[in-house]
Amino acid sequence: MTEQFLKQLRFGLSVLVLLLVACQADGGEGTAVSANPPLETDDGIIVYEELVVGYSQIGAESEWRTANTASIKEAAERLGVELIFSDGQQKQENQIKAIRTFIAQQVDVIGVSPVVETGWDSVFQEAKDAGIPIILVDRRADVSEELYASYLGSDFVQEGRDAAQVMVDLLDGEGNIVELVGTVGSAPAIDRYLGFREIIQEYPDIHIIASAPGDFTRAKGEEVMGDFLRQYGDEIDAVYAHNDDMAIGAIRAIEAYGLQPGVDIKIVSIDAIRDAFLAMIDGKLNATIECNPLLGPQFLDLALKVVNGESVPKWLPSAESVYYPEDAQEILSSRKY
Ligand code: GZL
Repeated sequence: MTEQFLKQLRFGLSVLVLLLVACQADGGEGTAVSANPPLETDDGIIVYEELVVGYSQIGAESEWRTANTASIKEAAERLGVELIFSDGQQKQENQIKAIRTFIAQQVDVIGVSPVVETGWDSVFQEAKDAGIPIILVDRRADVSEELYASYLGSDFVQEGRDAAQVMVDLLDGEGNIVELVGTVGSAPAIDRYLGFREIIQEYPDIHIIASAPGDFTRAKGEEVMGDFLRQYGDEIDAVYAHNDDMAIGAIRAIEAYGLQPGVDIKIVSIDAIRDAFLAMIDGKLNATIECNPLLGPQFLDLALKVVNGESVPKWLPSAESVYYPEDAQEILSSRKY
């Protein structure tokens, strides 16, 4: 064998040895850093990939709810959280059943958006007794603060105040309003009702001549608005809808009645969903108050903190704005729901 060949052979062998040593150093995975970070850090703190979350959702009654569900599922997928998701189909008994199932499954934490404020004490106590923290998402429950770790959601009273202020400006201080109320007994319906009246009561020439539940749905909003129009007709100057879906239903009823929504009858609603921006662009809706449904990332961040024993605020309010027709076209493309 020539001297040159022997030299190349020695070089090749030394490279091979170096590679084998390098592999041994990182446990043989062949990479300097393992592809999967450890499930548990040295000090016992868990990470998203180890988190198991049970989530009891209200249902799919509105575009807001659909966006809220999508946000929670997408965040869990992206973070590698195991999410056990239950759709309550608007029934509290279904939500209670789901929470009991989560307890039996011994999930790390339970998220729930309570369809109504009352009737949760006993099942929340069962979760507490099982050592499973509850996080209220979107809507509050009327229970002792000891029964839940934190509430992540909007200030519905402020949303009602904001809607009223817009309405006062639109009516120039006088007129008759009909109100489409959200799900009876739900935190947003109770608080938006109260917040609105807190401002309106300061204006003696503005009257709420009718108020009825529309369940946060387009169909029911259209039905109830039709009843209002048959009963009060041209006496109606404006509609206050607790969410955009009911406002869109009211728009249909007003057009069917032969009047121009947004012109003959002013409309103010809450949520700021995409269809509300489209209605404002069409001149059929006069303002929408934002209520952010994109709570998935914040909820899971809160859940991980709670499971790891970190202290968290009892209420984490969402930051929200008011939107008007003149800005709708420009803002539409940036809207995420
Ligand atoms: C508010 C949420 C309400 C929305 C409705 O946080 O609970 O329920 O305003 C939805 O659109 O149905």
